[in-house]
Amino acid sequence: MELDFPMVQVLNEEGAIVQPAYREQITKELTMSMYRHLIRTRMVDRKCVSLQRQGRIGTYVPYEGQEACQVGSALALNDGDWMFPTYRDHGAMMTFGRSLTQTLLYWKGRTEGCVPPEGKKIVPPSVPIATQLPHAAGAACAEKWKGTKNAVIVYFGDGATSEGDFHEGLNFASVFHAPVVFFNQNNQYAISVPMTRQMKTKTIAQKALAYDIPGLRIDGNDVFAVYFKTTEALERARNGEGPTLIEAVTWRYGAHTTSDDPSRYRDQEESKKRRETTDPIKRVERFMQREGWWDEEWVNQVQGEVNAEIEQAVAEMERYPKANMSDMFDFVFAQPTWTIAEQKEAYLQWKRGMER
Ligand SMILES: Cc1ncc(C[n+]2csc(CCOP(=O)(O)OP(=O)(O)O)c2C)c(N)n1
Ligand SMILES: [Mg+2]
Repeated sequence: MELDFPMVQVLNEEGAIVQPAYREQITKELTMSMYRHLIRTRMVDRKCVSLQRQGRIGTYVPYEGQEACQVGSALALNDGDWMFPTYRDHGAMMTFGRSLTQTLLYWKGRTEGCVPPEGKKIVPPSVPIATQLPHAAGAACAEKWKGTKNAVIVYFGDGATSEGDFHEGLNFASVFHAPVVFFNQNNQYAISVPMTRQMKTKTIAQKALAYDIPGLRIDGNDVFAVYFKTTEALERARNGEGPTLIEAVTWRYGAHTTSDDPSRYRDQEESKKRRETTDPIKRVERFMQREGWWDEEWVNQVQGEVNAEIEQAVAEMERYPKANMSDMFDFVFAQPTWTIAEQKEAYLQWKRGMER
């Protein structure tokens, strides 16, 4: 079965282009723009882990190692498209246009971090696994029925494919020919459960067969493969050819969240080895060096700019006025249920008692 879904690569580990068909489109300008996004997302991710360790934000979900998946796919979107992310996809959200300050507010536990940025249809990250897939299929149908050319991308992990919502989302999108790209980041673990214990299939791409839609397996550490294949899938969607399932094979270097200790369930040498061989950023660096596009001064300048952006966003996040505790009751439903109204009343009574 695996042979039916060979892994597509455009840029190999050594930084050489292995699909000449894309050669012309891979300009210096495109490469430098991608590289800037890649290092920005990595620097932000590392900063967030450090902020969490200092107690300045809450639990954090790192994505280091998955930058090519997130940057390549987000850059393939048009401004009018929808993005349905998970808790791990803040790199994709930032690349598509969500500010760094908003990202930090999200991790500070603020409702303001969930508001879609002006003009961009980025819905709040889904923490319940796979619930966003039927939502994405629905949004795609709405765009289709309105007659627009807007498409939808929805992100989810390998573990999410064991959920009913994965199957409901794909089936619905297939039946209604919805313009949606199901973008799977197969980092090969669902917390401590390896893919081999999660499913009997060898690939995730092959699950597309059950819905009679195209399934594609790509190297998720190859930003060009991700960018071009996602662009093609979005084009199909816009042209009324229906959904695509993309499996981007990748690896998270760090912990599942800042509350997790991966040394309890996997050999840490594996991540170390992968950093040296398949790292998505090093691969682009090797390519730029081969092309003679590598410019140390420019890289230092970009890092300096990102550092300044990070420092400014952290300061803004920390200057934010204190959260109103009753937000947690007010923003669940448009009209509160009686249980939530009761809980809010109990909280307010407790608060009055504390103030006395
Ligand atoms: C419906 C639901 N069940 C269980 C959980 C607990 N949980 C949080 S993350 C996770 C693993 C998800 O793995 P995967 O889909 O591979 O995504 P990854 O975290 O690797 O990006 C689980 C089971 C949850 N958030 N939602
Ligand atoms: Mg996973």
